[in-house]
Amino acid sequence: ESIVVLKDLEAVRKRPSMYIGDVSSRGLHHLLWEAVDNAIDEAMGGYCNHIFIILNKDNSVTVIDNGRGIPVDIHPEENKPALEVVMTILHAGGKFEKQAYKVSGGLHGVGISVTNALSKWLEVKVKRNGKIYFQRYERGKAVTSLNEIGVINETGTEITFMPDDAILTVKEFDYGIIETRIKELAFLNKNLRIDLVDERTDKKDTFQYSGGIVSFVEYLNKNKKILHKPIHFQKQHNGIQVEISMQYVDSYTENVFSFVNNINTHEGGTHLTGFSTALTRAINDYIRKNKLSNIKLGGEDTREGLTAIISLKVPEPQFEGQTKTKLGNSEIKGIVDSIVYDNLVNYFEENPSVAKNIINKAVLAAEAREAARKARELTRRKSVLESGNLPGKLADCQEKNPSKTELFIVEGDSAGGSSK
Ligand code: 0RA
Repeated sequence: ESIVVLKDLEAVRKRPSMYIGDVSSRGLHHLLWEAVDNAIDEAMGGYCNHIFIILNKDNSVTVIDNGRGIPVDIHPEENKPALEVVMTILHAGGKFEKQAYKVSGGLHGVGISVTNALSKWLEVKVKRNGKIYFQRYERGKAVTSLNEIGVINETGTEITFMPDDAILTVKEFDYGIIETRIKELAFLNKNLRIDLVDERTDKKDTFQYSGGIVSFVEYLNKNKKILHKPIHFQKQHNGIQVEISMQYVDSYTENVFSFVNNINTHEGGTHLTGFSTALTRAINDYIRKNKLSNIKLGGEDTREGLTAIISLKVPEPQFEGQTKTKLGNSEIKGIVDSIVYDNLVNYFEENPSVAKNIINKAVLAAEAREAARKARELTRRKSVLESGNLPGKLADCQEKNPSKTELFIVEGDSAGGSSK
């Protein structure tokens, strides 16, 4: 009864791109992510530790999990099995159990019903209550009732679907795209085992990392010269879980990735801001306290050569931005800031030689930045009276007669001439 019913599936077939981004490769894979996300939700809840993805010879895909199984009892309002509600009504799956962490960022989490609506056929098997249940759908509509087809004392869900080629312009799933995301999910969900099998090519991989995001950082730094062992900490505050793994390497690039409920927050957000401000403050405080330098480090100095994974579990994430991959929850900034600050201060106290290495690197970065700024300023000053100092489309006026010239005053973000 906790399923809230929102909409019908007709709309999905009419305007598929609104739900899956586009109808080419991205959309095709989105169908799979919807199915996988549900299984990941079960894993995040601690109910599932094995997910199996099979790319079948006919280009259908099977996703198997050993979670609790989608409920099959009759939904009071819809008067249908809950399974059928989840499969045929938009957003139905997403409103289960509010306290659970859900994969629901951006286009994620529109629900498995979208996959069903855009599949030529979909078959689901649920193991639950000591029984095996089965139902088949075509283009989003049930074509069999939910039937008991056997007995078993395990639980789980198995979904096989055939993307509808009347809607999707790309048919073949791409092993590489799937492997990348699956590997990321395996890193983010410590110990979860995900098997990927491609029946078309006999290629297969198992992803399982007992080190979680520590393994993730080690993987990202595998060919680099590391300055220390990964720093790792994890803390929960008001139902929000914060886990961070970070490691400096002997290079200048910044590799900081943030995730919320397993979604890559490409556009950053309050969690990333909290992390960055705490890192800068912790390092500056340590420098001052130990009188290591007089220079004041900027944020970018403290992230030079840093590889970090910031992974949060947030019960009700607000995703914003162009691609809905920016975390908006304002309370998160302070929570992440204080967790990161406290843990880093402790870490620096306990590992003074690592702290010294990190600080030397950041101080060098700041000095290099300062030197570059001075050099830039010098060249600029030289050209101040030449026309080279105006941005992009603007050029100095060539006309000497004032009656033939006009002055435009332009206000706004694009006034510098930098907009498209
Ligand atoms: C809501 C409640 C419960 C299970 C699921 C959703 C569920 C959905 C999917 C989709 C793919 N695999 C899944 N596994 C589980 C169970 C509630 C209960 O048992 O109390």
